[in-house]
Amino acid sequence: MKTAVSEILGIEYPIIQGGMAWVAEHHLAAAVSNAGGFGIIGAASAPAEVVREEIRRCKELTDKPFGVNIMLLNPNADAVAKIVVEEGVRAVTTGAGNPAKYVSFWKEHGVKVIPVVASSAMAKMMERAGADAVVAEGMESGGHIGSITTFALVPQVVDMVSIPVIAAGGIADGRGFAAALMLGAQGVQMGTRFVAAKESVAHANYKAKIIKAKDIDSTVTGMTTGHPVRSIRNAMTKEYQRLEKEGADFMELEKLTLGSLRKAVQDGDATNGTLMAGQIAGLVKAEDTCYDIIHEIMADAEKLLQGKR
Ligand code: TUI
Repeated sequence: MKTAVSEILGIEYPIIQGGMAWVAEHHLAAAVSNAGGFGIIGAASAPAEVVREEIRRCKELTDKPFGVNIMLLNPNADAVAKIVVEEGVRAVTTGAGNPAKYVSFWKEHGVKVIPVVASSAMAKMMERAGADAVVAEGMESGGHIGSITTFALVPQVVDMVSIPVIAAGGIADGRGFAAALMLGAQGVQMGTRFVAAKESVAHANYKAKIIKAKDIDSTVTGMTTGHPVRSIRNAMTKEYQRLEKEGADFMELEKLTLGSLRKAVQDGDATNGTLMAGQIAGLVKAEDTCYDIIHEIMADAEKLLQGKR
């Protein structure tokens, strides 16, 4: 399926993998790209040289284009911004901030720039800064979120900018893909479904939590700190929210989540770890390969878009 997004990224199907911290490493990114989507290495808070190594390993596993996600709260973001250029990465997505200061540098070196935004104002700002496309990410998403739902955000961003829009948040199957196109998006980004993919290095306990989750099983912590994060409800989120209600300060809350995502992804600590996942986790029923995920979505979406049920 050709859209402006598949053209920009040089891929077969306009399905992009989210840049999930700890999970989006070279195996997952290469598997998504080899399946015809766009795999992404999540730089998260890794040192820049670790990101370079991840990029090189990904190149060993695929000759297809892939990208890097730069989380802008990362103190190493400046160094990672240079490495993506040095390594000739096809595209950068950014999260949790405004990447304007890097955009012209990346563009001069032929790196496509796709900021993740959570509002139409931010989308407009990114278009003016020279972005090639934007990901409009609704608050159904896992991880760090804005406050608008995907269904309300995507058409408003589409009307606000003339660059292509990629929908994210609450999408995990062909119905979600088709609906995103109906809202005016030209591609989708998915996180939660890929956390549970066969090629994902997330611990079996984390994948099991996603696969068992129902629609109401995620919750948002950090509403009081300005960094709201959606994850699957567990002992950690309950304690976090209890402290928030008591008016705990940022440093006290931080203690609870320090290293907690790594605990979930690598140690499989489903009790005290942060099991970042979107509201669509209830729709994820099995640990499928990236190939099966992408091909099932495209087959179902194509039927739906032709008016067949
Ligand atoms: O970035 C994400 N999702 C993430 S980042 C992350 S690591 C983290 N962990 C704990 C606390 C904070 C971060 C886990 N999940 N998604 C993309 C996204 N970006 N969602 C919302 C935004 C965003 C928010 C504010 C984008 C721009 C923005 O602009 C603020 C500004 O600087 O004006």
